[in-house]
Amino acid sequence: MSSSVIDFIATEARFGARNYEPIGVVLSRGEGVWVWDTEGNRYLDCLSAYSAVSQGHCHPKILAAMVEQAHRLTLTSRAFHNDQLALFYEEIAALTGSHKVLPMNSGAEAVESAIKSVRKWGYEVKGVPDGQAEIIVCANNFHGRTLGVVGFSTDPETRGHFGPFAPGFKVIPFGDAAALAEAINPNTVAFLVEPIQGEAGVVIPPAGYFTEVRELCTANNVMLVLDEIQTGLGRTGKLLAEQHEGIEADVTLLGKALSGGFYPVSAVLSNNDVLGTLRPGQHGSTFGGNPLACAVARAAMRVLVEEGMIENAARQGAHFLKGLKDIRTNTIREVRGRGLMLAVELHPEAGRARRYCEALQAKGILAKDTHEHTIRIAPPLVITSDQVDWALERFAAILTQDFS
Ligand code: IF1
Repeated sequence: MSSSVIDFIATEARFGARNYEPIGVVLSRGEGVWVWDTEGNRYLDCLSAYSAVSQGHCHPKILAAMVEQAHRLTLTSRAFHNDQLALFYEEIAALTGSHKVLPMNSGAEAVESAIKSVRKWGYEVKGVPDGQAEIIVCANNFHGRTLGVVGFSTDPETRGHFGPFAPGFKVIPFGDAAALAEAINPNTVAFLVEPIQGEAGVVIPPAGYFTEVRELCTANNVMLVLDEIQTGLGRTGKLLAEQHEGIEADVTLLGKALSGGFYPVSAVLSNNDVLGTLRPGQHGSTFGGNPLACAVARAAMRVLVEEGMIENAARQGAHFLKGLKDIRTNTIREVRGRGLMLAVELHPEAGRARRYCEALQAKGILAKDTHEHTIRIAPPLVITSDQVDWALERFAAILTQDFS
């Protein structure tokens, strides 16, 4: 390791809040599926910034849109109109089939905005008595880091010592429609859920679960809010993960890849009157809907479709999944995935996933462990078949070793 690498890491450790424990690599450049460290070593990025860089690092068309817009106008606030917001609305609505859009910045802000909106809808449209609205969420959820959101997390690391928290949330098991039926009461305004639980380790619910969820929500006038911040925009091989289930959410949350990783852009989408309850002055954001964000998001959505990235995610995801399943080794307990949202769960006796990620780094692959024993794999959606084979060779080499 050169002294400059040690310096970056040590300086971060000295001044930064220690809320992360990064793998020991300092990145300075990216292009497509590849990133380079400060010493010029190249790695295949199998995390894509937690699925935000789906379009590949520094996509030239998104870059051009960002630079062009940055020269013209970056921020107006919503006190005035700008000439990008309407086009962003039109294009995201056409892409997703939504009627109303609320632009925000981070994913957690989109979640918070959805919570505020469905509560308001509950009081003003459904007729729930003031202050009584309930939202049902799932155990092992991950929806972000804000206080409102961590308050209904079930992970002690995520919520511990951050309370007191806001009331009004009920937790049920993920993938259990009977539990949802049981939990709904007249004050239930929404069910907030991830189509596939990401942080929990890429947990795919049983087939038919979301069909039942959709029916229960419709029958009880409960808004189905799908957090597609990680699963959306092609990650699972469809534009939205809900399409695998043949259902439509009432409210859809997008973030991450909505900007291709250039800028924080998120959105709440609804196909009913949920967002219609917000009146001037009741919600907002200095940066939400700014012209730079809108120009970047428009380009990010355009290249996703025009360059066939969604179909590629389905094709290469199936290829990657099969290749991982074909690796014969006692270290693997289960391989899971849909599209390019994949995970390898190790046997607890095989050692910590972190060790395998460090060994993968030495072979030119960056992947991230989650929950001690799971390696998450989520490359940019532009990955080619040859690059998947290149990665599989290295995964096979590492996963057949023992790091216990
Ligand atoms: C961190 C995981 C990924 C998300 C879903 C909302 C948000 C996220 C479904 C909030 C964010 C991130 C944030 C990152 C780790 C991470 C993550 F490991 F926690 F599960 F992606 F896999 N809904 N996910 O996955 O979006 O406010 O961050 O823009 O360290 O917190 P945000």
